[in-house]
Parts: sequence; C-alpha cells; structure tokens
Amino acid sequence: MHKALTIAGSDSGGGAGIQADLKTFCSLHVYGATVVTAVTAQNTLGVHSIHPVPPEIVGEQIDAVLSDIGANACKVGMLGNPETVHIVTEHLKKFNIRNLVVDPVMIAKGGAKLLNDDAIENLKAELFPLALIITPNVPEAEILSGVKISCPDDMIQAAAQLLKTGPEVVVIKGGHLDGDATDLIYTKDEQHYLRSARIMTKCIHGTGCTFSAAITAYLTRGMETIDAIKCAKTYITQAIITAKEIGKGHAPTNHFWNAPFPLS
Ligand code: PXL
Repeated sequence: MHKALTIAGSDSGGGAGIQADLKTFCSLHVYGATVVTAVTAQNTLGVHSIHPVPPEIVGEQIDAVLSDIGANACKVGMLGNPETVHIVTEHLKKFNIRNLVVDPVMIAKGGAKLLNDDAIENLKAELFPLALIITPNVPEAEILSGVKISCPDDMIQAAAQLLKTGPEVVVIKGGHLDGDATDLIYTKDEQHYLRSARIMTKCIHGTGCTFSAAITAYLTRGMETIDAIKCAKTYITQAIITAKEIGKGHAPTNHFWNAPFPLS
C-alpha cells in the first residue's frame, strides 16, 4: 500500500491546504493521512479567519499517524507559527522521514498571512535541513533567500542560497513571473527548467499545494525525485487547464482531471 501524510492547514473551500492534498493523493491512488495545523474559514474570494491548532495537538496527530500507519512520503504545507514549525520538525525527526516535501506556504492568494514573520528563520534553520525537496514560489523564494527574482536566471541565484539551508532539491515555481510558467529544479549536480505555456484562467486557487502534493504522491509510489517533480508539473498543468469555475473568486484546480468521467 502506498501511504502519504500531509501536515497542513484546512481550507473550508476545499481548493487548497489539506483538502487539495487529499484530493491529489486520491486521484493518484495513494492512501492519504492528515495532520491539521490550522483551521481556516475561507472560500474562493478569500480567507475570513485563521484558527491555529495548538502545537501539542499537531505533534500528537503526527505521532498517532506515523506510529501506526506510517508514510512512504510526507508533505508539509501551512505551519503558521514558530512553535508549530518546531513541534513538526521534532516529531518528523523521531520517525526519520526521508521523502519529505516542504512547501513553505506564507501568503494566500488574497493576501492573508499563513506564516508569521517570526517563524521564517525557524523554517529555514529547523525544517529545511530535513527536507528532500522544498517548493517555494517566487515571492517566498525571495524572502527566504534574500535574492530579488525578476527572471528565470535570478531563480538560479536564489536556489543556490536555499540549497545551503539543507534540502537536496530546490524547486522554485515561476508562475509569478511574466511570460511562460517556468519552474526551476536545482540540485548540487543538475538544473532543469520546466516550461509550460501560461494559462489565462482564474482557476488557480491551491496550485502550490496541489503541485507539492502531487510530488509527494509520486514519491510515495516510488518514483525518482526529478521524475516525480516533472510528473507533478504535468499534473498541475492539466488540473489548471481542465478546472471549472466554482464560487465567485479564484476557483480551485481540477484534481480529478485524470478520472474516467469529467468533473460536473
Ligand atoms: O495555497 C496556500 C495555502 C495553503 N494552505 C492553506 C491555504 C492556502 C491558501 O489559501 O488556505 C490552508
């Protein structure tokens, strides 16, 4: 059985966070377990409120899942505050999780803060050293690396800085830059640009969560790291292309684009 764990926030609208992760795991035929770090009240128009789960309860959820069910790969999304970053790091260390994908979620599409400023250093110093892959978008990579990114070449400089914090692979998602949606995969030995044409759509809620969840699902299924990232790029691109308008704002992507019958 292929088993994955996501440690992330809940999005009541069902398009990002834990809900996006579970849908992605299901659609890629991976069993999904969940550790909820925060409950958000939100819809496609924005985040109304955020309620952090007490850090010790986050730790207990990790213990409960990993001491019994286990996980071939694990993904971390929204953490919110330094105490939760710390607890998650300590508990993941205890279970020696190797396939760890960290999506350093900071700000929601509408501008709501999903990570306090005082947690940024903890994320870099504590959690990144455990990660196999980190997947910042351009604004996150700028904050984490201190490098201003205006073009794909700048992503190389930022990724080189981020690699020093400990992950084996840095993926910078280039969707915030103008032009094609070009992502960078950066390791100490190889670099690849993954290019895809920009899709003009409002259906982009939860794209980052879905991409990192797809990487996690492919790792869970035993795929090599770089192949898992490339397949996840195809997965998120198709999920955006086939998305349907749900709600009045930024609709979620179509996690089930690969299902035998269309979303209706
Ligand atoms: O897409 C980032 C993200 C992650 N996690 C949760 C979110 C969002 C964006 O809204 O709500 C819970």
